[in-house]
Amino acid sequence: MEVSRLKIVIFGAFHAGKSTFIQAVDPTSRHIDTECGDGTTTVALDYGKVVMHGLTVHLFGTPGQERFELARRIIMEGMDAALLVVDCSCAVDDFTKRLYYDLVDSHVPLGLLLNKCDVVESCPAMVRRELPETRYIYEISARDPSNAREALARFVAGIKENR
Ligand SMILES: Nc1nc2c(ncn2[C@@H]2O[C@H](COP(=O)(O)OP(=O)(O)OP(=O)(O)O)[C@@H](O)[C@H]2O)c(=O)[nH]1
Ligand SMILES: [Mg+2]
Repeated sequence: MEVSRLKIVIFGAFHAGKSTFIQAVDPTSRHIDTECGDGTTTVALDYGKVVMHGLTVHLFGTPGQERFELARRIIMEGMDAALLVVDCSCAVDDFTKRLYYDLVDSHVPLGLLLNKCDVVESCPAMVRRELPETRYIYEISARDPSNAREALARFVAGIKENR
């Protein structure tokens, strides 16, 4: 891994909050998406960049729809670390579980972003029970830029410390 840069790929199911997270940490980020029933959905990728802990962190967001598997495979090439965004306001779906176990198997540092904690009925504890083997885990609302950035900074610091 090159010392001064880090490629982090953001995974998660449809509407988990991946694009919102990247927008929160980098307001100048770019998003290739299209209108859908309730807002927009990513059809290619998101890209954002931040500097933290002496590293230039390149953030690549993936599409959440299952049919975009090809895009996910291309985007994850050469990743140094992965973040999995999970919507805590509903039950953990099978696609999220598959992403999780594939990422555990990939042996890159994996962080879980337990998202939408601002929603009254959210239940991060339920997600922690379903996806148990993760070292880096953060409860956030991607709509709140300061806590999104803080979670990313803690993840980057953890990666830096342990490599
Ligand atoms: N209440 C709440 N809503 C959120 C949060 N994060 C994202 N959302 C909303 O959830 C919806 C989907 O967010 P996106 O960021 O587009 O989700 P995504 O994971 O990029 O979705 P796809 O690209 O379609 O896979 C939008 O309406 C967001 O405003 C959050 O932390 N809290
Ligand atoms: Mg998106």
